[in-house]
Amino acid sequence: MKRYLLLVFMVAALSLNAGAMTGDVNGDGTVNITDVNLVINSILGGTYIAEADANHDGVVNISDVNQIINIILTGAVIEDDITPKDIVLDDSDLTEPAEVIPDDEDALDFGDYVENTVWALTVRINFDGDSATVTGNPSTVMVEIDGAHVTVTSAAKRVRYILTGTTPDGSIKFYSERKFQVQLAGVDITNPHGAAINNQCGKSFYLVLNGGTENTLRDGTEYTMVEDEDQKAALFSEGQILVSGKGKLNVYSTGKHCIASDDFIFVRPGCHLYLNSTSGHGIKAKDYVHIKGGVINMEINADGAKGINCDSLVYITGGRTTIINSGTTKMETDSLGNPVSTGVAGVKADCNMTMTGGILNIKSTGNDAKGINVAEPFLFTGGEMNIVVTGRKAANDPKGVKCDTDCTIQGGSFYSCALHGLALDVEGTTTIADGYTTRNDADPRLLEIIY
Ligand SMILES: [Ca+2]
Ligand SMILES: [Ca+2]
Ligand SMILES: [Ca+2]
Repeated sequence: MKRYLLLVFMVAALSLNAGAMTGDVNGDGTVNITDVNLVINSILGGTYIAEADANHDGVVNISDVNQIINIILTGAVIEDDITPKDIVLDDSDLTEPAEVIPDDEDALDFGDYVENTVWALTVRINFDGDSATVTGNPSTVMVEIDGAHVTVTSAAKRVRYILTGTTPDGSIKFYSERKFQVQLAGVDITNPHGAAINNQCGKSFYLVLNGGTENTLRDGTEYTMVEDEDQKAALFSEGQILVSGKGKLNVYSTGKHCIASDDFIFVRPGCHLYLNSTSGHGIKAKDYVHIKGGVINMEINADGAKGINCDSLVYITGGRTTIINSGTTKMETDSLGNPVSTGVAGVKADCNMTMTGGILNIKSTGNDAKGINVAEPFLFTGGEMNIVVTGRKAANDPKGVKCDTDCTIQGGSFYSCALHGLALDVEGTTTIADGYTTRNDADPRLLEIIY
C-alpha cells in the first residue's frame, strides 16, 4: 500500500510534509544517519517510538534500521499511507431517542431531573448593559445588585430563576440553602473579572437551556477571588450541574475552564453546547461526567487542557460530542524548581471510562496529545467513537487511546488513529470480543473494530 516515489532529494525535502515520510524519525524532512541513530537509541532504550517503527509492525528492531538504511541508499521516499478520518465540529440537530425520565422517587437518579420537582417560586433577572433588574423575589430570596453583578442569597425552597438580557460586565452568584433551577432564556453574560455564573451551593443545580434560545457566558483572563470560595470556570458550581432543555449555550473561557463542578455534571438529550477555551478544560468535574445526550462541540486550545476532564468516572450513553483539542503539554516548574508537565487529551478520566451509546469524536492536533487518557478500566460496548491524533512526540508519546489498566471493546464502532503513536496503548489486558464485522489492526497507528 505504500507509494514509492523516486524524487530528487532536495525536491523531496521541500515538497513533502515532514512527518509524512517513513524513516524520518525526527521529522526534519530528511532521512539520514541521525534517523538511524534515533532508531538504535529506541532499540537500546527499550522504548517504542512510532517514527522509529519504520515498517509499522508494532516493534522497533533491526528490521527498521535496515529499512531506513535502504531508504538512504536508494534515495526512495516512502509516503506514509494513513489518512485519518475527518473530524469536524457538527452543530446540526441530532435525532435522539425519546428520553425516559424516572418517576420512581426511590430511583437513584430521580432527583437528577428538573421535571421531578414542583417549582414554587419564579424570580426573573434581566441584564441590560451595566445594570440588572430583578422581579418576583420574595423576602426569603435576597438579591443584591451592583452594576450588572447580581448576588442571590436564598433560604427558599423550589425556586427557579429565569435569566435574560445582555451585559458586557456582569455576573450572577448564588448562595442557596436549597437546590434550585436556573433557566437561560436568551442571556449573554461576560464577566471580565471571573465566572459569569458562580454557584456556591453544594446541592443540585438544574441548568435549563430554554428551547429556541441561544445563551452565551464568558469569563475574563484574571479572576477576582473571594477567600475560602472556589471559582474554577466561566460556569462554576459547587454542586452537581444538571443540564437539560432544547436551547443552546455557548461558553468561552479565557481565564479558567468553561464549565466546572466540584460534584458531577450530567448532560441530557436535546441541549446544544459549544465550549471554547484558550485557558483550561471544556468540562471539568470531580465526581463524574455523564453525557446522556445532546450536541456538544468543543474547541480547546490551551496547553495541558482536556475537552472533558474528570477526577473520577466518565460515562457516555448518548448524544454527539465532538472535541477538537489543539493544545500540547504544559511545562511548568514547581516551587522547588523541578519541571512539572501536564499532558493534553480529548477526554481524561482518573477512574473508569465507559461508553455504551452516542457518538464521541475527538481530534487532538498538538504534540504529545492523547485522544483518550483513562487511568482505570476502559469499556466500550456501543455507540460510535472516532479518535484522531495527529501531533508528534515532544515530551510524551502521542496516543489514540491510553489506558493504565484493562481495555474491553465489545460492541459499536471503534476507530482510533494516531499518526505518530499507538492507536491503543493498554497497560493491562486488552479484550476485543468476538463477533465484529471489521477488524483493522495491521498498523499499530490505526485500530478499527466494528460490530
Ligand atoms: Ca530526519
Ligand atoms: Ca518495526
Ligand atoms: Ca469546592
